[in-house]
Amino acid sequence: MEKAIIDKKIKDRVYYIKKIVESVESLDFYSMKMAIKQAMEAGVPITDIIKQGVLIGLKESGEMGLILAAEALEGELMSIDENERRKIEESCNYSGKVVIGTIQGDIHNLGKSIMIAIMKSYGMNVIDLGVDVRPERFEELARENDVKVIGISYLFSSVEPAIKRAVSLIKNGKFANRVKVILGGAAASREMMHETHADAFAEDALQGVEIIDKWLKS
Ligand code: B12
Repeated sequence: MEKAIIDKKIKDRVYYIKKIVESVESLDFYSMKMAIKQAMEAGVPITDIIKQGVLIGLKESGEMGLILAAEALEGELMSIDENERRKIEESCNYSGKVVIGTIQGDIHNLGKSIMIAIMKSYGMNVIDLGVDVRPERFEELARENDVKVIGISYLFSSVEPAIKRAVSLIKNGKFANRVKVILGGAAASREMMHETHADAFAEDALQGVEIIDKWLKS
């Protein structure tokens, strides 16, 4: 490729990423959506949009930024057409699917949406069970052949009994050896991971996606 074209591409990329960081920092939802859309159209990889743009901006904008960014990202990522998504998935070497849901009794879903957006940007094949998911439903999905990872999200500590039940059903089930369980969401903790015998817990979505990346490649 000609040097001038490469230079322009790099310049555009820096420009779009900077716009994303600024819009997230200033909590400007409309600009956030526009900047993410433009960056995607310019071919900036979604992982870079999230890691170098959104997550950097979030350092300044706190809780409200998180909520807006989750909405903006979800909206834009949903607009990627199925063929394009399939191409990303095919170009990655992942074997197996990830199932994720927020446990029964809990309806928080913004963090889960960010987690899903990042997993999809990595090319992972993700099934979203939504919120308020019965423990038995996670176990039902664990029985499906190609499911390799189950992610359980929760922010509300009162739902811990349901978390324990879900992990116990999966871990005592027939397919315990094939399926790994990861806990996430603001209430997830190392203690709960040990108590429930989940395989991992993650403090944030990036840590979570790195753990799942290793599992899906092994
Ligand atoms: C927004 C919000 C709501 C919204 C939710 C909107 C929505 N669509 O999600 C609404 C208003 C509906 C709501 C309702 C309630 N809420 Co609320 N809510 C919050 C708030 C302000 C932000 C939560 C959030 O979205 N954070 C941003 C996301 C991005 O963070 P996150 O979920 O942790 O996700 C990150 C990681 O954890 C990770 N992640 C998330 N999921 C997963 C899963 C896996 C597998 C992995 C690996 C990673 C991962 O990815 C994300 C990015 O890194 C928090 C306060 C706070 N400071 O956190 C309270 C909070 C969570 N809510 C709380 C409560 C009590 C409630 C209510 C009970 C209030 C009420 N009395 O009605 C109800 C809950 C009803 C229910 N049954 O669930 C408490 C929970 C306390 C506790 N520990 O038990 C909090 C902490 C507020 C407080 N300080 O009291 N809430």
